Amino acid sequence: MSKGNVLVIGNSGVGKSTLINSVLGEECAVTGYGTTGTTQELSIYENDSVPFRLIDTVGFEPSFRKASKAVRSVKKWSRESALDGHEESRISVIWCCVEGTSRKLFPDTIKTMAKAISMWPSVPVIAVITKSYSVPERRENIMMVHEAFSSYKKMSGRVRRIIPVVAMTYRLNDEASAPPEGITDLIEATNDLLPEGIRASSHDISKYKLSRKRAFAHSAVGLAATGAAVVGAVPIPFPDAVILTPLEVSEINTISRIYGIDRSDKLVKFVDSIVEVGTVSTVARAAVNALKSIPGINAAASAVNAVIAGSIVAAIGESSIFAFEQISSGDRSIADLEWVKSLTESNLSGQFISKVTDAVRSLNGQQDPGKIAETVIKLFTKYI
Ligand SMILES: Nc1nc2c(ncn2[C@@H]2O[C@H](COP(=O)(O)OP(=O)(O)O)[C@@H](O)[C@H]2O)c(=O)[nH]1
Ligand SMILES: [Mg+2]
Repeated sequence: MSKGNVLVIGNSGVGKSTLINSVLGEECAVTGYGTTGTTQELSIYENDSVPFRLIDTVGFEPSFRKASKAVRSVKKWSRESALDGHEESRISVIWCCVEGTSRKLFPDTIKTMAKAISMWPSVPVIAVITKSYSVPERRENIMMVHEAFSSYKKMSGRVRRIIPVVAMTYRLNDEASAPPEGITDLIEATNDLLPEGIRASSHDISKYKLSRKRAFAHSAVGLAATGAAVVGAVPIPFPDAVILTPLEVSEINTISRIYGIDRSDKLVKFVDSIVEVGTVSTVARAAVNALKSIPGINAAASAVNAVIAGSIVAAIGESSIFAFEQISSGDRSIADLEWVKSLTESNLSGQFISKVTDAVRSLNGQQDPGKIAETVIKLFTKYI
C-alpha cells in the first residue's frame, strides 16, 4: 500500500514520541527501510491501519545547528529511499509540535521550526499543541500559536489546522484526570491533507478512529480498576461499595470525554444512573458470600476484596464504553436512563460472580493492584 509520510518536529521533551504512540497504538512497528545511518536523528513508525508513516525527529532541538542536522537526516532518508526504488518517501504533511503547558512560545522555537519547514516549501503544516491538559486554557493556547506562527511569513500561509491534544491520560489526582483528546481529530485532519491517491476512505478512517477511542477508554478503565484494587484492599468484610463512587464517577466521565459526549445536565444524570447500580452493594455482598462458599479459595480477605472492587469498577467501565459508543453513534439517547441501568445491571449480575471467582482463583492471593486490574479487565472486556 502506498503511504504518506508525516514529519513530526518539535523540541525534545515536547511529547513527539508519546504523540506518535497515541496515534499509531503501541503495536506500531519501526520501519526498516532507508534508515541506516540516520537512526540517531530519526525513528520511523507505521501500522497497517493508517495511510501515513510518522517520522520522529529525535534529534530536533531549539538550536538551529541541531535542528538542521535532523532536517538533513530527513532529506537524506527521502533521497536514499527514492534511490532504493521507494517512491513513497516524499514528505506529505508536517506536524509542528509546541507545548500547551508553557504560557508563551519562545521565539527561538518558532524561528527554528519556520526554518526547518522552509526546506519543504509546499507541504501543508498542522500545528499540534501537545500536553493540552487544561481545557479552559485551550482557546488561549490556540490564539497564542496562531499569533506566533502568523508572525513568520513563511509559516503563516502553511498552517492548515491548530489541534490541541492530550496524547496520554494525565492524572491530576485520584479523582480527576485529563484523558486523551484531539488524537482522532489529528488523524482525520492529517488524512484529509494527504494526496488523493493515498488518502484513506472516510469509512476506514472512522473505523480506525473508533478503535483508537476504544483503546483509550480501555486504558481509562485499567487505571480506574487499579485504583479500585488499592481502595478495596481492606481485611474487613467488603465495605459498602459507596467507597468506590468517586473513582467510578471519574472513570465514567473520562470515558464520556473520550467519546466526545458534551457535558450537560443529562450527562450528569446518565453518569449517576450507572453509579447508582454499582452502589447497590448487594452485588459485592453476593460476591463475597459466593466466594466464601466455594471450596479451595483461601486468599486473604483483603485480596478478595481488592478483586471484587476492581471487578465492579471494570464492569462499570465496560458498561460505560458500550453505552457511550451507542450514544456517540446516535443509536441511543443520553436520556435513556432505564436502558443504561439495565445494561449496567446485567454486567453486574449473572456472570459477574463467576468472573470474580475466576479472577480470585487465577490471582491466587497476589495483591499487586496492577496485576489485579489486568486480570479483571481481561474477564470483563468484550472487545479485545
Ligand atoms: N501524561 C502525559 N504525559 C505526556 C504527554 N505528552 C508527553 N508527556 C510526557 O512528557 C515527557 C516527554 O515526552 P516525549 O514523548 O518523550 O517527548 P519527545 O522528546 O518530544 O519525544 C514524557 O515524560 C511523557 O510521558 C501527554 O499527553 N500526557
Ligand atoms: Mg522522543
